[in-house]
Amino acid sequence: MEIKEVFDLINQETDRQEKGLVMIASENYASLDVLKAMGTPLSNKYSEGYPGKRYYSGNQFIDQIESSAQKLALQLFGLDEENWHANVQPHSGSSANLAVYLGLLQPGDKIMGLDLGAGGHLTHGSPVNFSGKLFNFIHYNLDPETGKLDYAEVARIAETEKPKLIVCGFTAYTQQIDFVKFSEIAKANGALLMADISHIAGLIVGGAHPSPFPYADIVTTTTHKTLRGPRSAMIICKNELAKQIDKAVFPGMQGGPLENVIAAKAICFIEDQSEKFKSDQIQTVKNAETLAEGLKANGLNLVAGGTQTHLLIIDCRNLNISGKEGSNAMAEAGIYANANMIPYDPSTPMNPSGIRLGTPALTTRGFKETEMKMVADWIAQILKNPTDENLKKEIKNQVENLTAKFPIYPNLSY
Ligand code: DSN
Repeated sequence: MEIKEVFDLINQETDRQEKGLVMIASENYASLDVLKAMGTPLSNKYSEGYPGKRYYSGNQFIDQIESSAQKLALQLFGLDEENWHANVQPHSGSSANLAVYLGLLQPGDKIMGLDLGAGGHLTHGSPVNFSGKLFNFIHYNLDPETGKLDYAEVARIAETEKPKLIVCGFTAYTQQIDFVKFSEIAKANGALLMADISHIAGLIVGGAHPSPFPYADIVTTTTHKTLRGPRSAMIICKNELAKQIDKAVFPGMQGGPLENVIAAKAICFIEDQSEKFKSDQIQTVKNAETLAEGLKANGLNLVAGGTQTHLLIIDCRNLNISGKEGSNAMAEAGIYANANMIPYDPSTPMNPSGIRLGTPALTTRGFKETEMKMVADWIAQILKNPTDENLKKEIKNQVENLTAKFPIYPNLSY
């Protein structure tokens, strides 16, 4: 393979993102400044350790960048340095979560998290993941009738099991999370509370979802989802836990931090404090609500009957297709989403009964209610006629006409 061929593929992927409808709830478009910072010579530098305490020389500029990213991370959530600490080195949400478990607990300790099938994450104790292998995870689930959290049931399990840590914050939960209730349950049972806000961090910054601060003891988040930053993560914790968290990240789990990505995080945290970013978060939820109403008006069923966040889940069972068949048909029309489990899914994780849809990326490119109504109609038509090749072709054309009016990276070419 030639180098040029790699760049050709990068250009084709950029074009796919430009011309398609990115509705994978965890995806978004980072700004050109964020992308630019990741491609700088900061990538060349080793800086194991933390600002002012490095194992290599030549970190005078890197230290300033990382310290600024830490300060900006706290500012973003309105937190003060007297009480809170940010570690911006975790490479991913998974490694951030592992650092919390390894930093604050012993292998084998009991942790409570939401079942993966109900919207929890792999790192919240799935048996195929390090979390489920190393720690004794007890799972709570959603109310089978409502598809929503049953806080009384969470409290009952916590009281019986007495976990050392309770994890809340999810990857496929459509409703707002009551962090106050989770904190009361954790306190009443002597547990620490960790909120994994990877999906909803941007909404929290924009006031479109309640904040886990000051209720959670530790908050983890990826930075590339609703925050629109680089593909990476961070941990914010109460100051009294800072030493253990820092030690768990480095030298516990990671070597050299990716300082080019940390610079991109600093840029993202500056961008996210703008009024535009914040109003976009409110619009993201409005767009999800409009999408939900449009799908329901077309006879589609949604888990929990709708959404209060950036995402919703279609229950495909009345359409007589699997989530995979549905999302594959949508992709043929340039509409990208993922097959997803529904609560108490009668099918398998490899071929689940739902489709998860999110509105962050469409909102970043400027879509509002008018466009979301069109999108809802297209998705409903495809899911009702997933093998109609002409229909998918026709909708793909309409998708391309619409996305051309909302450019995201005009003329970007590598
Ligand atoms: N894979 C992410 C998501 O799609 O929600 C979570 O890690």
